[in-house]
Amino acid sequence: MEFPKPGKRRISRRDFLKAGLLGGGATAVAATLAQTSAGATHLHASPIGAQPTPPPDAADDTGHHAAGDDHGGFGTVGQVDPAVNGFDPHVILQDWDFGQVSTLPGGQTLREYRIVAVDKEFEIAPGVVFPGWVYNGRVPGPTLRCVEGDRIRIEFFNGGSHPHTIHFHGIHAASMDGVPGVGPGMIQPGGSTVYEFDAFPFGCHLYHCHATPLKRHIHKGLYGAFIIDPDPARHPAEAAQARSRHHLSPENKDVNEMVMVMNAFDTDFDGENEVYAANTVAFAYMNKPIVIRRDQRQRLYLVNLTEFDLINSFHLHANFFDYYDHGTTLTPTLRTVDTIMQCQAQRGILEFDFKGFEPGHYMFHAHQSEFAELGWMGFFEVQA
Ligand SMILES: [Cu+2]
Repeated sequence: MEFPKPGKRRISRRDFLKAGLLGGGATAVAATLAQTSAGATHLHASPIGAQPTPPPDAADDTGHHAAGDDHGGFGTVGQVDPAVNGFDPHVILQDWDFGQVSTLPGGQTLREYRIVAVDKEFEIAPGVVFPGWVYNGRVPGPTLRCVEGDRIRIEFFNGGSHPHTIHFHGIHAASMDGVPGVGPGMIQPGGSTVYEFDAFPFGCHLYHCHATPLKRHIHKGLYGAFIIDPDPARHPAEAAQARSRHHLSPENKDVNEMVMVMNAFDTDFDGENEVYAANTVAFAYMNKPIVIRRDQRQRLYLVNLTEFDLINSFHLHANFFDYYDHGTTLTPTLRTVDTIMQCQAQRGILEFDFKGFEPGHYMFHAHQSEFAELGWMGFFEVQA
């Protein structure tokens, strides 16, 4: 194996693969990065050129072990501390932001959100710190959730060092589109604006900064999921499925819902990603699998915000799922598939369960194998 010399700054994604940074083996490249990255504190470094060393037995209080220990060499050595980042991929899975709710004079529900963009460094893999731009201190930004027909009001403040916007995927007026040169356009550092519109259509959507250069503003971390629940009263023919999707209905409580935003990070700004993940932290769901109940219906809101690569994908092991493209229908647009691909901004809803399966660890990952090996891989821990 070839390793970069200590102190060398430019490291390609191939170097990450060759050195096994994310493969649970030797961490020479990570050591190199750690020498140049402030705040890199979680690295278990090996000497340059050393044989791979077994990862430490990192059993946590729930009995989970570091993935490299139990699962054949994938995963990271060490773990990213959510307390240091200020956000936790496991919390993000189900951290819905319903806004501040009130009722307008005409009876319409108003949901008010406040979103602040700031510059922030965060760890995307042990020892790998990314200088990002974030909404409300986290990547992905808050998962905004509402109901079809609600009035949405977002007060946006730019506390960052560059001009930013929020562009929502949904139906709204041109002036509310959050693009340069239209309506309020680019919001300068220290500036603010209000985006307001009615939530249509129901589905699994997203928002992101649309300042230029667009690819830079997206890959730095300014994006999030935007979920509009269907209003069952508007869909009498499919009311049961609409109620299942509506967060205030009893039927919705029977379903275990999660959101995963597929993303990636270009750590050396060469226009290629070095680290891949769902919800930002490489191998977060390998190192600590997502515990689900075997008999419970699972609903996964999946959004792709990967920059630089043309597509990303999700593959579920040992099982199949139904898929609702964009989440804008109440009947599946694909049935009984185990892999789905999405271009950037494409998204959809996966539904599945593990009824009748033996309990255990069931893998999911991008089926671009390179993405999987660079961090976009995890486990459901299916419990009876
Ligand atoms: Cu921006």
